[in-house]
Amino acid sequence: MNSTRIPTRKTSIAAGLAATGAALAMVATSAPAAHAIIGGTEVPNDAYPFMTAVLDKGPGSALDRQFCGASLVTPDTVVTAAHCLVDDEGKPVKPKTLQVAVGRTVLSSRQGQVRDIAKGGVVVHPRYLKGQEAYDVAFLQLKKPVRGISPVALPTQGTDALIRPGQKATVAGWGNTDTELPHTPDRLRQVRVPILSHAECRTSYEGYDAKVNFCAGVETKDSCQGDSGGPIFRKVPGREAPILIGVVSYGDGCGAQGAPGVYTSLSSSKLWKTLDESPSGKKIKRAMNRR
Ligand code: 4AZ
Repeated sequence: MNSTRIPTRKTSIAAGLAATGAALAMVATSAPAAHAIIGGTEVPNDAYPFMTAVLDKGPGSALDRQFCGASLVTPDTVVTAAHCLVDDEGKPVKPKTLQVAVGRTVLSSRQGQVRDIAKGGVVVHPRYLKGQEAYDVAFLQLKKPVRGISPVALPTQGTDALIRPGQKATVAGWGNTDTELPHTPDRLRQVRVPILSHAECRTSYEGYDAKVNFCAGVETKDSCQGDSGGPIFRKVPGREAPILIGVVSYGDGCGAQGAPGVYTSLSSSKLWKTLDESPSGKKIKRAMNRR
């Protein structure tokens, strides 16, 4: 299947994309350069306070350290993709190697609040297996809660009302904006994408699990490398705050016809039920139910 799901550190992606770019240059292709997250627009400051950047801890600008997106779901918990937080052997990375910036819009700025990760605070879904796509969700427990930033709301477990085909959702991230070249923006971008049926999604991806995933996107409107772990959310009539329906997981390329983006579904009751299968997962679930 070739679902592009490189551990999304900027270096490896840039290298891969640069190679692709070189190959394309050699055959002198002139495909129109798509723009945005893919096909999206810039996000104004503070539009999505729950938006979180996952960073390699170290010196230098967050612009060079960001490798995945995430969302604040309690004052001291963020949700992201499992594939963002495992090494080549499938083991969770050490909390000390990571940092998050919560409530930031421009990566190179000092917006929002930066936090370290608690000891034992990298919690990968117990059913996530490296090399497979399902259960691509993980949590980071922050060393100290953020102050005055509202977490995003989650869907009621077991309801698929928010992921009915044809409905539109917003996906946001600092991922690649171009289908040909590596171009990672400093300012957060967003794009509106239609949700697809499980049947449509199954025809695109072998191993697609309708119990824990959904698909969204059209040709030219998609998430891409670097957007992984970030939010896809909906605003519903009569409610001001958005609801986080999923996490950016994988796809075959970006913005290509017949290859929509795949998202881990946060309304999946199976996803939450099976989180219990590890002690750390159980803790996360309890923390979530207390909020
Ligand atoms: C990635 O590798 C990735 N088009 C994320 C989203 C999509 C493809 C790849 C969806 O981070």
